[in-house]
Amino acid sequence: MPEQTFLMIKPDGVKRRLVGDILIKLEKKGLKIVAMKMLQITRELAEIHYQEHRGKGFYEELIKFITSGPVVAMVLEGEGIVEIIRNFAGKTNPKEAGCGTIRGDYAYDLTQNVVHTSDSIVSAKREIINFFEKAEILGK
Ligand SMILES: Nc1nc2c(ncn2[C@@H]2O[C@H](COP(=O)(O)OP(=O)(O)OP(=O)(O)O)[C@@H](O)[C@H]2O)c(=O)[nH]1
Ligand SMILES: [Mg+2]
Repeated sequence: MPEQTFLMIKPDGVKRRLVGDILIKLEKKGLKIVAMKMLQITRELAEIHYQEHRGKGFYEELIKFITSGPVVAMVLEGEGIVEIIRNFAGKTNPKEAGCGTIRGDYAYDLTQNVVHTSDSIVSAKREIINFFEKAEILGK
């Protein structure tokens, strides 16, 4: 099974019409998207997705934000893709994210940081299952 990761354009990215720019960057780098859809995250799905952050001070703000509007969720595939996409997003805090990264170029606020990316191969597997049916993942 080739390595896969989960990338989501958060509600701020969709509202700000950044979907196209982000897709262009992914495609120009030659990365392979094997699943993609737009959806509105429910409170239930948000709690599953961000279960590791339950109880933290910023948890409620995070859940409120991620359910505040449509997101674009996708699966990318390729050797080393988890780390490649993590670097593509940039550091969690956009103020520390490097130029050329999504958060470095498009974000300033810690909550509204445009994209979510899986932080490991294990997280990626869990997150992909939370968002996609097996049949929705193409590209074989
Ligand atoms: N207000 C606040 N928000 C935080 C803090 N730490 C993380 N967050 C938010 O919670 C999200 C999830 O945190 P992490 O999983 O640790 O960071 P990340 O993996 O870079 O971000 P995601 O790709 O969204 O999961 C981040 O994207 C931030 O928006 C914090 O200390 N304060
Ligand atoms: Mg995370």
